[in-house]
Amino acid sequence: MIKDKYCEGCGVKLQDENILQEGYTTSFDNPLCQRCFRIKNYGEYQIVTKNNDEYIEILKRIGETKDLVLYIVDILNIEEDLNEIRNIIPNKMILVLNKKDVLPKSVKEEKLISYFNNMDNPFEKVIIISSEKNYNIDYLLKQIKLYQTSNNVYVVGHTNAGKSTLINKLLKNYSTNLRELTISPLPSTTLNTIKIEINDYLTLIDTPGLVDSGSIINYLDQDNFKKINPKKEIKPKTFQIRKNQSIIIEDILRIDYVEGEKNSFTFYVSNGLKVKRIANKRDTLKNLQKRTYQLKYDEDLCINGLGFIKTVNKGVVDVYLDSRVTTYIRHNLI
Ligand SMILES: Nc1nc2c(ncn2[C@@H]2O[C@H](COP(=O)(O)OP(=O)(O)OP(=O)(O)O)[C@@H](O)[C@H]2O)c(=O)[nH]1
Ligand SMILES: [Mg+2]
Repeated sequence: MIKDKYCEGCGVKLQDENILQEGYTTSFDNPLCQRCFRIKNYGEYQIVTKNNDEYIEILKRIGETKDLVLYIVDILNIEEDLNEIRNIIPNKMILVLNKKDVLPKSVKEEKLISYFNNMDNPFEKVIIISSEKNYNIDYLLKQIKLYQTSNNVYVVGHTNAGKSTLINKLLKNYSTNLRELTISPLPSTTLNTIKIEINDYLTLIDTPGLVDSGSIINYLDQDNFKKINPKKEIKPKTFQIRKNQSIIIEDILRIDYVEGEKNSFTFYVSNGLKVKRIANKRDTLKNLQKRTYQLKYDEDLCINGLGFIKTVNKGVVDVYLDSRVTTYIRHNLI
């Protein structure tokens, strides 16, 4: 009998029987499943829908170890509730805010870190990095060494946060191990836990990531999908706005400022998206679901998967958006 083999890119069990199922390969000599091969070589993506129950089980099992955990978060799309994962895993945990490169350079790191430290911060440490631009990776490795309790260190977080990209960067910088994990801009790229030995003292364990059904990336056509993912430093767009004025982003989002003093809305979204003011009376996008928020001073309106809008004054906004996409309000991050 052939021993089970697993894809080196996404961790799925390889099989040669059903082309429509995960892990398909034409030959067990290939290190990669067909899906990973296509992502790596042709940038071709195939959407896989994962069940979060499986991931919760993985997180619970991590919670039974005493190992250090890195919780990776996409800095542009910080989840509303960081405790969702924290509450399942009581282990020592470092919060890693990834994709610093997409925020404007003027954003001060200390300010971001103090934002988390002012919350009821349940983490050993908060660290800001960019896996793609190799920013602060040395510092992260030092902190891992300081806090690790055994060779094993788990890497968890929502799908697309950049877990596998980070592990690839650590492999490239500090290891003779030539492995390379599959990464992609679509959710659920990694399909199983994968053990990666960086050196004699450190083994990282990649995980598939929590699927966020409230993220807009699940509901975009290909055109908008390409535009939404920032590849470069965001140039924030600020609008001085008065009552009864409206702003739209492509055919994705409409915001009506229905009540309040003069305000300022700054959009932290991908440069590829067109953000513009429109005449309030027009019906553009009003077929989307409306939700109303009472803004207090200095709050961000966060749109899951899209980014956030920084506001400064009190007021009322009507937000028109796909009903499946989640939104929330927080105190200004930057
Ligand atoms: N701008 C920027 N993009 C990044 C960074 N790190 C990762 N990405 C991008 O984010 C997307 C997701 O990266 P992955 O490493 O596949 O994310 P993951 O957390 O492993 O995702 P799953 O395997 O689906 O759980 C890819 O398009 C990466 O290129 C970063 O530091 N900066
Ligand atoms: Mg991954």
